[in-house]
Amino acid sequence: MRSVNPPDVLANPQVRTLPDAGALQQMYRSMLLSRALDVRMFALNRQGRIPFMVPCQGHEGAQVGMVAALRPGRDFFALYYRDLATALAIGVTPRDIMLGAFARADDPACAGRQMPEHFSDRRLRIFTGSSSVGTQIPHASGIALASKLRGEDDLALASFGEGATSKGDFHEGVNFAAVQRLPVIFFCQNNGYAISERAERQMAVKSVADRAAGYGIPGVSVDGNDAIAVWRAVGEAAVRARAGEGPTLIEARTYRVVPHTSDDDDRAYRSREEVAEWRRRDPIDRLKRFLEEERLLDAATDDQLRREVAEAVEEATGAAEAAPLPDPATLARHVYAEEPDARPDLS
Ligand SMILES: Cc1ncc(C[n+]2csc(CCOP(=O)(O)OP(=O)(O)O)c2C)c(N)n1
Ligand SMILES: [Mg+2]
Repeated sequence: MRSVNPPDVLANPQVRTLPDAGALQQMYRSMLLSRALDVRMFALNRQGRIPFMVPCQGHEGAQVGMVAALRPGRDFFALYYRDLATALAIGVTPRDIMLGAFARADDPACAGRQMPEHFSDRRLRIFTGSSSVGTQIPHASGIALASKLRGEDDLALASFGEGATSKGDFHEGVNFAAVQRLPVIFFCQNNGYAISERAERQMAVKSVADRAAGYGIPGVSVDGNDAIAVWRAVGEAAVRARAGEGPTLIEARTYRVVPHTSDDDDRAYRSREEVAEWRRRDPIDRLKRFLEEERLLDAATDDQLRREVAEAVEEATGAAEAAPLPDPATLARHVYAEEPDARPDLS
């Protein structure tokens, strides 16, 4: 981790060095659930049962470690399409995810109207995102400004890929938050690619964390496949944000071990050896080994967790597939202020 943290923050007793046992086990469970759901959605796509999905595999450690350091339900999240494990760790259910994947009327994110995995949940303070890369970054700064004006200590977190940091939205959102010292965390999941474009072809800095210096804020680079290291870095940033010390930019270095989306073929732009090398650094295996060493997980508990997760995915798939589609008469809802006749006479 880059040593850019002010010493007073590192010395803060609120920044513990390890999550407690219950939190660690919950992190592991969320990672298993995300992986199982992701694998199933990919299969459903290939079977022609869902039109599209955005895989998360490889990013689970970064996402779950990040959420564990915050207050889900109170802090505000502006997510992006890769954030399946994040959404689950915050409290979105597998059934909610599958309702979106099958574009069903009861999908809580948007009643079957958005692309799948465009997470949104008013109850859980997950803001509606757009497919447009990076637009959630200035949103998070605005949300943090509102929190500050209300005198609350609920912070905002924007999650995005390294490709998004080359966009104007990133500059505007981070600069504004830095100047206003807003309680916001900019959480970049650097997986080395923006679809097929390697990171070094779209930014001249070595690390996304280096960009922080241009805004006068701390920049931290952390191993994103180490959930506990991410938890620590986000925890430190949260203490700083809540203390009125402003934003932090965190780069969690990771890798997606699967194609960009169900429509992508990553064999066109990277070798199988490269992918295999990163599969050996799987964040789930890594946390599992740690839990075993700490005697927080044994083989029987692991089997039991994996069975529970498989059942949850099975139940969610069945329920969502059987759920009703949106009524075509509601097609224009939320598009126009006044709902037009959804079935105009085209004869
Ligand atoms: C403004 C905009 N430009 C291009 C796209 C097409 N697009 C979708 S995802 C993506 C790559 C983003 O890469 P990154 O930010 O690194 O996130 P990752 O997908 O790697 O997690 C691009 C170019 C888009 N959705 N929006
Ligand atoms: Mg990327």
